[in-house]
Amino acid sequence: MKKTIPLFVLFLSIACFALAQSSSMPAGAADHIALNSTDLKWQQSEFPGVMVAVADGDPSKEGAAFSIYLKFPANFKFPAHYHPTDESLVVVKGALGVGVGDKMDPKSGMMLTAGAFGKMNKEVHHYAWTGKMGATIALYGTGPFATTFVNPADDPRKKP
Ligand SMILES: [Cu+2]
Repeated sequence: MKKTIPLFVLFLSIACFALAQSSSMPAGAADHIALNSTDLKWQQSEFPGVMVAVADGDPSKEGAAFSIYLKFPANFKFPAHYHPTDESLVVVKGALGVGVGDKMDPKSGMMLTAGAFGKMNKEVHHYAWTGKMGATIALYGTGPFATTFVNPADDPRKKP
């Protein structure tokens, strides 16, 4: 008589193997991050009036994932700009207006409220603004997170 392994034994061994895998400490467990909003270390960003808190990674590092928070004041305008990498964001608090194009035009943009998601593909010209609530967003992507303004004169980093 031919000996075969019953199917359920095979499934059982696969299940046990999977269980053993998940119960061992995976690499990177020591670097696990769990942050409450009160744990964030806010600092002035390179853009006057915009605060930044790095939650994970280093946004300036090429090819590395990063997660940051940005806090925009009320009635703020972030002129048309672009990034060398994709930018994804979730609005945490307040509301952030976003639009695509070479010039700020809130009428053709969209207001994203708390809980909303947005993604801007690399090199795509876009702009953002806030209303009276201001906005706090979580922004993540792969570095380097660099910003180039479509009109260099709009660059708030170059203003005195
Ligand atoms: Cu942007």
